Amino acid sequence: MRQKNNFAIVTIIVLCVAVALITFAILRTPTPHADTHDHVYTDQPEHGNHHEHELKLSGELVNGVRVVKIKARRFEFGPGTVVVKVGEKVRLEITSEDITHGIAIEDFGINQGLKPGKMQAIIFTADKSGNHHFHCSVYCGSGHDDMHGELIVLSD
Ligand SMILES: [Cu+2]
Repeated sequence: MRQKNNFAIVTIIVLCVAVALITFAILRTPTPHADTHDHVYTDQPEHGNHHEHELKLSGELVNGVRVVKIKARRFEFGPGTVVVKVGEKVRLEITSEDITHGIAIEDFGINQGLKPGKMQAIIFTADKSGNHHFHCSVYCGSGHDDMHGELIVLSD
């Protein structure tokens, strides 16, 4: 009888472990479902061919001038990508939300300090097509080197 009882107990334990494993496996299956959602998100930019076709011109045209509002803060420009058309007159209206920053767009000979809370307008003609890097030109702390962006000048 003892041995039979032991056998029964062992069987119950084995069954419990099996049930636990199956439950664990079932609980884990939602992860692929969550992945499916992720795929939906990651697929969308691919369908839209993000890099080629989704470049919307930044800001708006005001009396023929492309006005783009930009916020500067530790440690980013928002938006970090500014898109304009070649030949356009551009007015960047940049406001620092925290401390003093700067913006340097070397390809256009621009280097301007940005005082906190004050809007600084930078006016230039986007006469060079292509991608032009810009960055913060006033040291603003540990993330200063990461504070940069891109001015994309689309050719016709
Ligand atoms: Cu900065």
